[in-house]
Amino acid sequence: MAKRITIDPITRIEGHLRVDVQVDNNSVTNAWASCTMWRGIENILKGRDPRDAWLFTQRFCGVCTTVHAMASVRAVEDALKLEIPLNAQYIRNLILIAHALHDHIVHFYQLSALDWVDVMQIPKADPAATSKLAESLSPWFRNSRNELKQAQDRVNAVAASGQLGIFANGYWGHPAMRLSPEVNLLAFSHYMQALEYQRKALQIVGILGSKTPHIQNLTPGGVSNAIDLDSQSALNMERLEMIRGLFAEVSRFINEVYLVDVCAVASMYPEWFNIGSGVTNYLAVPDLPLDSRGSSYDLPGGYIGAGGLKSFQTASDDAFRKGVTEDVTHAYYSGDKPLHPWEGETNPQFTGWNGDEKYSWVKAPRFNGDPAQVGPLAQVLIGYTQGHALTKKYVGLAAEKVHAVSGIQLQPAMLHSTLGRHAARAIRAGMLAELAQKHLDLLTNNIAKGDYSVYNAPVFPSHEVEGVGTHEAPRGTLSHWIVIKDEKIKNYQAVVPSTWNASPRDQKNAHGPYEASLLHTPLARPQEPLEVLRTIHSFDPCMACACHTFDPSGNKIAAVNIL
Ligand code: NFE
Ligand code: MG
Repeated sequence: MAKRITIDPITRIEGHLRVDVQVDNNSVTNAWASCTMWRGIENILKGRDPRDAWLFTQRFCGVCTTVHAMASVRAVEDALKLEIPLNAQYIRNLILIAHALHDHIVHFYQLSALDWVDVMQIPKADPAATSKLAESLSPWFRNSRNELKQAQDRVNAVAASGQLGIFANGYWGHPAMRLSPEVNLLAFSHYMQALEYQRKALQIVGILGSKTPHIQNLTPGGVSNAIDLDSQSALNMERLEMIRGLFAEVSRFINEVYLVDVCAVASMYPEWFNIGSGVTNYLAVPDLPLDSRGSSYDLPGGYIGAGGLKSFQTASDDAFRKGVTEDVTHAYYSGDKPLHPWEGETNPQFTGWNGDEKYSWVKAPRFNGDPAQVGPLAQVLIGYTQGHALTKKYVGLAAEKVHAVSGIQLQPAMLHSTLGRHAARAIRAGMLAELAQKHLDLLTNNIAKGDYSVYNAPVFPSHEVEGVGTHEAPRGTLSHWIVIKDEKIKNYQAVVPSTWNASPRDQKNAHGPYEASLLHTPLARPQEPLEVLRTIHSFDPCMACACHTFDPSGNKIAAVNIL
């Protein structure tokens, strides 16, 4: 008999997400993804100075603040056809890489590992056997019996206290949990260490951005970092070397711990390479510009749809600019047709949840009329399909590790899955860690040539102009769309990674990626829908970004006056 299960809220994400699934014979037959909060920041921006927009947009979210700052200044620069100095480009790239590395580490360990790792099995583990197992997998220097014993002692103390705190609500002992006590202990020890290494990555963002969250060093036209190798109060040699050291530590953690753990956990759950596929149209934009105009990039972009791959040459390639629309048929906004973001509207019309009508604060972005999946999986598949050397290198490394642990031959087709999204995120992290060293070298070499410039002043034309600023954020393709008239913002729309992935149905009733990926998921115990969480978490949801006044009771949201 069909049952409806509502999970509200989904935890270990940013913001407020509700998921409803219909279950027949222990298998998901229908799904609805619903964002239960609304921000309205796009409306607050209208009429303001375009140079201030980035300060507002990075308040969309408490997780990916920098990414919205960056997409916003890029949107203004695109509208004004403004080039930025090389130093500014490299400093921005380093911030974006460091932020993404922090984000990916936190996502795997703190936000999703406990869907696979049963913390309550840890007291049964033998730390010496765990250490031996760890040494067979990786040269990581913090897998000693002592360090593992300390991690186990922590869990024992929490379990003995009877107050499980942040571990109170896991599905411990669930039949879909399958790791040995030793693998559970190893993963938990790395869960604790991950907290240290994500902090080191954020320290880099703090050094270059003055603080984090909410960096202070951007402006349309460049950055405000003063470069002076001899001054104590500027970006000097000491700070550049500190950044180099931090990247080296984070990079080692990514290669010797994160990538290895993802492959090891995946090897124990091979059926999850066949579950959770859903929408197989993929979208990514080029990122990490290498010149002042943004005409060549380290990371490729494109779209994989029914017709195969179409590569994008630049981040604001016409093929991308023209393809994006947002549909609000099933979202709590008024409007009767899909709109391109430059004509986009954000007029709230809250009705309460109705699965046949409106049921989410997230709009439904579409590419050439179809839903598209964004994120590390899209980035990796698009890079791999066009033969991008760095992508192929890290896909190869992951495939080798999976094979070494389990004998499984990882095929590209297996990446269309819940585990594929985790593997792709670790692959992307490995690529970014390698590129960090390159961009730091590019910056220091350019400074060594005597180029200290960081800023070109914007000039606003009298006629109306439009721009798009993009970034491949940790969760995927982010685009900010701006219309500028008389030096003021006439329209502003943000189409965000989690808006693509958490999208509700559209006017053609096509599911968004979260919804589609849940169909056919087997549930061992429907009353404990761990499998639904595994797939939803594999996307790394962020609803604060996606819907950009939170109303916990579901009542009418207060009207906002635009000043
Ligand atoms: Ni709020 Fe984000 C990222 C953006 S939303 S975390 O990455 O943009 O998906
Ligand atoms: Mg939006």
